Amino acid sequence: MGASDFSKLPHIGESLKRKEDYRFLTGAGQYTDDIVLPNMHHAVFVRSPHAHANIRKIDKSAALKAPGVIGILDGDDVAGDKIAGLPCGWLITDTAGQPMKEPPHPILAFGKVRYVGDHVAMVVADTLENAKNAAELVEVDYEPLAAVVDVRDAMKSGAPALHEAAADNHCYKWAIGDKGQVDAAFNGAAHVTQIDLVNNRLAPNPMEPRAAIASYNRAGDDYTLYVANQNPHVERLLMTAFVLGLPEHKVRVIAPDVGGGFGAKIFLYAEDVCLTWASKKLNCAIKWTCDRSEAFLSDAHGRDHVTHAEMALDKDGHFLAFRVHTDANLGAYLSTFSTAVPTILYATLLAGQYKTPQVYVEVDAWFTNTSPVDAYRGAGRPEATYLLERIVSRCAWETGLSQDEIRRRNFITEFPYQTPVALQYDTGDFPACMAQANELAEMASFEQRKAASKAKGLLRGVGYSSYIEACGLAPSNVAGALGARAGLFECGEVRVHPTGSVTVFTGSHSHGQGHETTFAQVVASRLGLDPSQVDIVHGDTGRVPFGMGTYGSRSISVGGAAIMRALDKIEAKAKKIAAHLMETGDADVDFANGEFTVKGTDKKVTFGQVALTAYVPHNYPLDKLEPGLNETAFYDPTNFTFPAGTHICEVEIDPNTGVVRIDRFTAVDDFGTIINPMIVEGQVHGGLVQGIGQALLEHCVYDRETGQLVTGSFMDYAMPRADDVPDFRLGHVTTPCTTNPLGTKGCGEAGAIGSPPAVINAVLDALAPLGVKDLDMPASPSRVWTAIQSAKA
Ligand code: MCN
Repeated sequence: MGASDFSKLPHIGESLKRKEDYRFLTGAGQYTDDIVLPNMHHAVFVRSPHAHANIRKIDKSAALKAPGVIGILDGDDVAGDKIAGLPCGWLITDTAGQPMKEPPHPILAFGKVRYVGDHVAMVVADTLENAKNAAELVEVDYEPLAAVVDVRDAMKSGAPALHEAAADNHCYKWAIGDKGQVDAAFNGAAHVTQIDLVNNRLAPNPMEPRAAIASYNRAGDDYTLYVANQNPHVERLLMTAFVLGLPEHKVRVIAPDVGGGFGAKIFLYAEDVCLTWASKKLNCAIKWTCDRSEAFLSDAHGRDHVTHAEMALDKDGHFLAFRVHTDANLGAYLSTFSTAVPTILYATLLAGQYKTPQVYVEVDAWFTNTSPVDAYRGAGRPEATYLLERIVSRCAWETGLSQDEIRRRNFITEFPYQTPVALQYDTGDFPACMAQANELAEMASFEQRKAASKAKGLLRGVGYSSYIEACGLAPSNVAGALGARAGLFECGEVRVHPTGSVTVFTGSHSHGQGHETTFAQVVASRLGLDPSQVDIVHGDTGRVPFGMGTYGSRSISVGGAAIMRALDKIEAKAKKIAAHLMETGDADVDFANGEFTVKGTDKKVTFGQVALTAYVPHNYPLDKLEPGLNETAFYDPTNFTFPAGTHICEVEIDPNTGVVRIDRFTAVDDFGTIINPMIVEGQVHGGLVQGIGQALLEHCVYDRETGQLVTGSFMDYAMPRADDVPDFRLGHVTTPCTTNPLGTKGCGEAGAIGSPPAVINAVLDALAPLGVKDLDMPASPSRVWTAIQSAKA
């Protein structure tokens, strides 16, 4: 079935209420920490209080005697059992053709700790309280070393070195684009705009912290790991094949209800491996639930880029070339997909929505004594969008064009469009998004609102951001050539039951995105069923054939496409059964609205009749067709999907306090065909709030001298709350994706990608009359106030 026929099916575009909410709202969800297994013990991790230190000795004797303790494992035990370090899932080859440096990433520190929170030992006891008390008694003799937390310090010669394998803290230098052509274009430019900016480090903070329970079953010599994770098959593959050396089929990974992830639960973490390993060693089930302070230290963080960029323009404001240098902070170790974030997922987006003929991006990636940095909602695309959209607005201000005019002048308008940084956009309508956003934001009356603010002694500004991003990373062979060490397909199994209801097993994982509803809509629409007749199963390697999980807003466009493929097979087989029942040829059978009909006649059988016949094959072509109606498909996308849109933010600032209030925020997005508008709006709301959080409030700060995490709790890390954001004005433009059978483009990250530059551009627009030209995120009251005072001075 083609994307245009699909979009006309009955439940497509319907705002069905979420099926899963009954369970969540009535407290019937089951999260990892809710699960209690027989003979279950509790683990607590002893973590490094130092950013960088040698471990001289670990004395476990007192702790081992503490009540309830059944074992304490440390780096020596890991080495003794020959357990490998955590793998990095993406190999970057540097500009000299050499592989990136991959220092060991031990599951428990061996000889050295490299960030505050680094895991040193795991204490297992009968109760959580006993485990916590015993952990206090583990004596670690540290020799503190000088630490480095900022990339600008890490690159200095003589900086403290974290790893023997990277004495200069440098992981790789990577580049994309034609430097010669870019430099030549700069030589002929009428105007060059420059920018220096920092993309602030963020802590993901899903509502449910990470948690895991591992158990070992001696009878079958197999393991079960319950874990709050976004991709259980990938977790299992990495853990068994790369770290523990176990047969994959001997480990079942179950990610039950998961309360948000935002990327932080994609990765294989040391804690999950330690629990699985120890469950056999100590012969019991072991639970660990991260507490919030521990999460600040030990969850992979996001962003943390320092960038210098230059845009060359001709005399009419057309972009000629874009030149970028970024230093990316990878933290102390390479987390699972960390290396792809500042390269493949970032630099390839730097053409944005514009016809810029030449783009050259160079990235240096550095180790520092901080928590590992990896994918966080948007992963590379927010960093790209923030940079590009900040410099585009600055180009407008420097050339005297309006923020929307300079964008319109440079918009790509013909598709497919090959960018100079590898991606080929299939569809889009950027001017339409801009036009609708201007209308919804009531830009025609902006000057009146600005004057009204001025009359109250307040400053008003508007900021634009026209983003494009790439979702559903693809195809596997291209990603493999670029360094991916995993496939990027998805798997779906459709099991039609004899009574005509359906269970779908998907390799995608829902942890807030509403898949149980939207995937059911897709299947019900195709088969002519009510969505209540379709159940979605996900998050269990024991039930789902295979899967790559949920990240990169891939689930509907890749996971949904795999289900569509399985449905094609179901439909093809069901047609054969129907043809037999109606005594006609397969080619004469049509299927629509749950009914099989014979062309040109009034003969028909229902989907339910066919399902029953498949399992009660009395009148059935058993010589030609197997009984049953159960199909599996794997789908490997041929291209990314490219959601895009324009966001407009309007702020009012009190110059006496520096407080920024978002007065209105408009987002017009193109997500291709929309399955469930309500769920999509919810995704956009969540993304916008996260983006606004980054722009105005959130910032993970390490002390530059000691390497201590200064913002290690909600007391000092400001999360956005309801009164920090206005009612959003949302609009849609629809240009269906041409490379998947649903026509969908991902929506899960767009809000977090498009919004930060819109906010900061608005703040800078408001502050322009005072002479403020630059400001880094988060635009907190103190930063804004200080910028105003500095401009005055
Ligand atoms: N959808 C739709 N029509 C479209 C596109 C999507 O109806 N054209 C629906 C989908 O069917 C799905 C939802 O919108 O129910 C999101 O789909 P998609 O854009 O495919 O994104 P994923 O399901 O793959 O979710 C991943 C994405 C990412 S990468 C992050 S990070 C993120 C996000 O989703 N983390 C979240 N949204 C989150 N929402 C919650 N509540 N919690 C998180 O951790």
